[in-house]
Amino acid sequence: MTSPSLSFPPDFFWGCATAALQIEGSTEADGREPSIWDDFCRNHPERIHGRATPEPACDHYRRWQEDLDWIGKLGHNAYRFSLSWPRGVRGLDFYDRLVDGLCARGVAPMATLYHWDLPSRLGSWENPAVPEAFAEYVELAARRLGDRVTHWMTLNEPAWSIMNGFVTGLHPPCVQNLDRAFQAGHQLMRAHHLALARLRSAGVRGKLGIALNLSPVRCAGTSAKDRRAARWADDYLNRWFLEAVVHGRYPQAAARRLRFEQVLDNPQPVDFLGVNYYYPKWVAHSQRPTQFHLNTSGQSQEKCQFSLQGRLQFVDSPRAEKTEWDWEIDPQGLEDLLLDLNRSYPGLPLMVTENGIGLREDPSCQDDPQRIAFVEAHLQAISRALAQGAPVKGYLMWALMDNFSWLNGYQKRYGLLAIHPETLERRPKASAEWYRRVFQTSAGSKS
Ligand code: BGP
Repeated sequence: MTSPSLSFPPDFFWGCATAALQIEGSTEADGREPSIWDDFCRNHPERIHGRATPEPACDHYRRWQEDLDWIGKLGHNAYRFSLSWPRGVRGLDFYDRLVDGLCARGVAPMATLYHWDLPSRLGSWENPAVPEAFAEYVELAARRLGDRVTHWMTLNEPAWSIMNGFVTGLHPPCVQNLDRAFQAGHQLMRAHHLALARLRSAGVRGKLGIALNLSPVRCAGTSAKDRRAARWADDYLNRWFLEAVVHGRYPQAAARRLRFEQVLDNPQPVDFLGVNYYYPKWVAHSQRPTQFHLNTSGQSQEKCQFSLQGRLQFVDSPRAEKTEWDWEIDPQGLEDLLLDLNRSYPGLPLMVTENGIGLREDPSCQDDPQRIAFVEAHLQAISRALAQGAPVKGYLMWALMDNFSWLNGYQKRYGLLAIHPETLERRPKASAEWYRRVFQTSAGSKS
């Protein structure tokens, strides 16, 4: 099955990613406080497929040792997980044991400091006190785990937090207001730079970065208006956050256009850039009323919609192969993205921190040829990017196991490990063994 065209450096990182809220469960254990997602699920059950909640998720908080054993058995040399800020200091005891367990198995611990589970008491990212509160938490985590974590990611997908929290309103705090979106985005970027400063002053040993969701933007029309719409999407969905991270300032022309006057104080460089890639965006000009919709049912006739009146809409690609959740499958987009990043920021180390496919699978499913084909095609894309000089350091597949897929509940399954919905038993799918064989043939893995 493994393609001969896959070629990776010997020190490449191979593993999977997860996020605390999506796998841990135990949302009231050991003094954990509520997060905005716990509240959202409680207050708006109808917005989540099957009225699912992050409880019990995969019960990872209690079954973590078994999960680490799986990571070891599957031969991974890296694991990306997130720290649950709502668990506070007591939660750090848990992550301390987790990190020790990873090190004992020869797996590089890669920690995301914020993956969407904002403590409810802080309100939302519009609150200008949040970045400092985050930095204080980061400092505690740095002191506790800084001697062993190999890679730190401050935030997961700030653009997606802002897009869904403040533009589409589909995620908490369910706001639909562009001005407020950019102000909240600014607090996220302040938090990112403050966190890097704290990690550095704490003297952590790991490399410092962030995981950005990035998509190549493809213009779907031929008019000047279409080209302007595509530029707008690229400027604000990709470049806005990239420039704020890499150069510590917002892209000038894009900021001027919005009359956005915020600046980032004491910006900090990153050691690497985490890239979460799922699909490209096809963009055209639009006069259609502003409208947003995400397919959360997995019924392929349910179309995702994103249109900002007078500005743009996302449209179907002319040649799209799609998942049941209406997400385009385009491995070429990943190669294009990695090459574009290397052109824009030459030499900046890149890590694919998420990439994977959500499928409707029977809980007892062990055969997942679609996932194997998806990952293989994306690994080929990375391999081509590497051959053209893009400094890609690792691939972390989303996800280690089936999990709470936000608005999609538990029906959309991403795991190498299947989780039985009632017994929570873990079972490797065919992709898990396939993935192990892929990197066994590369010198960088434990075999
Ligand atoms: C990313 C998130 C992940 C994960 C993934 C798949 O945006 O960082 O947490 O969930 O998308 O998305 P979904 O679960 O909504 O299909």
